[in-house]
Amino acid sequence: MTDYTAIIIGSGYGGAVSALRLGEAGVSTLLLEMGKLWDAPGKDGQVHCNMSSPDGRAMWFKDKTEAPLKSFLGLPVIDKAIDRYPGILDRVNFPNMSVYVGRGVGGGSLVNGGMAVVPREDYFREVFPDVDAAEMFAKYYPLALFRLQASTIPDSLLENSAWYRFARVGRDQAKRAGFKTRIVPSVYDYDYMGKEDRGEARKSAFGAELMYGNNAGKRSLDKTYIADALGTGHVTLKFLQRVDEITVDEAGAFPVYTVKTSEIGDKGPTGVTRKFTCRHLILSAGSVGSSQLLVRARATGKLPLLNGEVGRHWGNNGNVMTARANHLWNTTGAKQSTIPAVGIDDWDHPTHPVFAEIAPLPMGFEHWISLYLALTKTPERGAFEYDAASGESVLKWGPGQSQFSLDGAKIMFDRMNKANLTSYRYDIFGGGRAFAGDFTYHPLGGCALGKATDLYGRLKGYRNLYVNDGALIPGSIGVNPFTTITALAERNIERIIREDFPTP
Ligand code: FAE
Repeated sequence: MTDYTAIIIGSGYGGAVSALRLGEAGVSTLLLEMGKLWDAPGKDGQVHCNMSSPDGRAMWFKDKTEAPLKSFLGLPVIDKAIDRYPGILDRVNFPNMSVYVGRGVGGGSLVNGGMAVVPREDYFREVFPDVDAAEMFAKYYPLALFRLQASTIPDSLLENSAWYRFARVGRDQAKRAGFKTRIVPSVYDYDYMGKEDRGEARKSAFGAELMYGNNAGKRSLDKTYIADALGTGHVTLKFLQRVDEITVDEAGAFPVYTVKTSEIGDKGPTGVTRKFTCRHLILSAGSVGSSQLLVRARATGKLPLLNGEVGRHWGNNGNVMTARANHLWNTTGAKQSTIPAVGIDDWDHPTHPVFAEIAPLPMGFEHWISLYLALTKTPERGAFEYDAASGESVLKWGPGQSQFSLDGAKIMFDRMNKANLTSYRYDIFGGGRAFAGDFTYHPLGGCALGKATDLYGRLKGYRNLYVNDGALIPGSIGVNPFTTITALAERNIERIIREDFPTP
């Protein structure tokens, strides 16, 4: 007997989808999450703090915020001192590359921009030559968009609201430079946003809330997939439980997996550890989390049969952030919604395809800045290696590995500046740089589909051991990734439940 039939580590997109579908199939399932369940208000009456006045709730055990933007007009105004606390956003710092991830029940959905973007089918086929793309685009992407409750911004907001002036300015300038633009769906509730716009509801997207959580409007996974998973009555949720170790006993008729957890308290690990056993173990701790756990398990002899592909094919989805300065008469607005709505599509570029999100920069005053998160078709890949001294799996990413992406972003935004007679901002990423390629919001890979796993996420070397999250995507998908992670997770878990779980 095991404690549960299935255990899922991590409650982001892959974990949430797996939990719902296992719950619906009647499988007794434990969903483990190292972060908090964000459901109780703090002293200010709000569950989350906003980006203008961050406190301990903002970041995962940091002494100060670690924002992607470092300064403004040369003043180091962005990072603020905060209490160490199990906050909602983590920045995992590796040499040459830092990775932003969400911590809490809902994973990245708690902190992300909510952009639910479907990649181009031709690029999906290139990334996943062995996956049935026609089935993905006919069945699993529509299913993911439906379950995530994605919708498209109404014209009344995009074309008329003061809070979307930054997007209109960015779109018009892109068109002037000859680029295609496209509206991207979002999981933000646009009916609620309409009320924010009319002054009928408390401002969330219009109140500088996003990276440290939204107090309203955002349909994060705790409100969609995870709520539905718990509603099946077969899924148990335990949060503030960090999985530290995975072991397997293969002596019996079926493998028994044991996961060892550390309880996390307000000040850090409390010293309380627990063990949970199961027959089927799904890693959905995200690209970094799942890769780190498995690389360590292989190196320390706990799961020695994992193959050499585990830890490899990691990429940053080509993320580069850049900022342009606009003319004084071309204001981007003191009012800016935190929810992006428009992307610039130059994916047909012959050498440097780029898809760039026109990103908001809600500072509460006019700054004339246009901010972008560019995603490039970078061929660069990193790998996780176990460091015995620290007991951690560390990402190896060389100092030159972001150059291809930096070059691609420069090609796009040089053209944009030339067409609009504008220039870059050099004062906001630190070090006098106009581009930042040393952090990512989109960690992908580490347990690539068809390499570390079979074509459905079953890890090679072990029975009933799976990865179902962004670690399956080998480094790049060309657009913001959570819709693909969700759609792939739907596809994989459907097959796994059908073939690996006995019918009750
Ligand atoms: P993820 O959502 O990271 O979930 C993993 C979960 O596992 C987390 O809750 C972890 O706390 C938990 N975990 C990790 N290790 C352990 C452990 N040892 N024990 C227990 N729990 C553990 O994984 N993507 C888009 O498509 N559109 C956007 O607009 C967008 N904007 C973004 C903005 C920001 C600021 C950030 C940080 C990300 C953004 N992303 C966006 C990326 C997106 O959130 C990310 O690709 C997905 O969240 C990844 O989903 P996974 O299921 O792989």
